[in-house]
Amino acid sequence: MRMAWIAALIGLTISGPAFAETGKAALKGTAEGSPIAGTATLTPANDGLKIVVEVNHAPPGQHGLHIHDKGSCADGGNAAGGHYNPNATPHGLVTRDGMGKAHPGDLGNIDVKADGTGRLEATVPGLSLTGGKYNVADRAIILHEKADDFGQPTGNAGGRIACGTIAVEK
Ligand SMILES: [Cu+2]
Repeated sequence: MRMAWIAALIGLTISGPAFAETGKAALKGTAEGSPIAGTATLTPANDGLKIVVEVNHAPPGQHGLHIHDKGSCADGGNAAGGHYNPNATPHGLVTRDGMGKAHPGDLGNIDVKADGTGRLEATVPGLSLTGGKYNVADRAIILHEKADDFGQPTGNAGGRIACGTIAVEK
């Protein structure tokens, strides 16, 4: 019994720091005077990186949501660059297709209701905030004008209507 307690304590000590970080992004509309706002919370979990995105004052319907390469929302979101795509894989839906067949931040679509609010929750295996092979801190989350149809090369989701950069909170 005592050994089990010691093992549990050691386990907590080792796993503690890796789970202490949380990523946050504040999404803002890219157009002048755009009312779109939102938040993204990225939390390391045992089975991957849990990502929760909530938007409000957004146009109702399906909108592609992706992690783009660079952590800047300047120039109407264009400074975020293309999709984060370290392995030069095709575009897809990472929670369905996996890292080898989609970009690590291909989160699919967020469904915005008639009241302008939408929520997307996804846990992406193999993704991390910092370190690891695929990391998303200091990159950007982009909300697109149109639905992601998972076509190539970036899902035909149109313009960038909101953007937020991912920062680590300790
Ligand atoms: Cu995109």
